[in-house]
Amino acid sequence: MDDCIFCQIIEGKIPSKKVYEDEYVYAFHDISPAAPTHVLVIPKKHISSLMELKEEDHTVIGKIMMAIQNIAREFELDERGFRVVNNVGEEGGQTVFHLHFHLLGGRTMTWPPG
Ligand code: IU
Repeated sequence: MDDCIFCQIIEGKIPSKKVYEDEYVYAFHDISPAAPTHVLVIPKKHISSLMELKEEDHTVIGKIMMAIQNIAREFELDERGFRVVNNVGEEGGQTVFHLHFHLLGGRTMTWPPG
């Protein structure tokens, strides 16, 4: 997807602070962090939102979840706890239409979210 910012980040056309990469997954520091650790974990395949996931995408979702677990451990959040957020659509607060999971940690989270 030529006009997708996250696709351009994956391709290295837009710089990012990479945290992790494998065949399926790319992870990088959010440009506007909402917590001391704020990493975005995204599929390399362009999927615009959770609602566009297909049955065939189960491998990539599994890889994303395991990447989140490993990154949380790397940032020493596993004992403290952390939050994983996926915003879906306009009312869900999604602003970038390439599926992404926010990994937020390093401070106490509140509930309910805004
Ligand atoms: P959202 O769930 O779609 O609202 O999250 C988009 C996130 O992408 C948001 O936290 C932005 O700060 C972040 N982001 C980024 O890290 N780099 C970018 O070039 C752009 C957005 I555009």
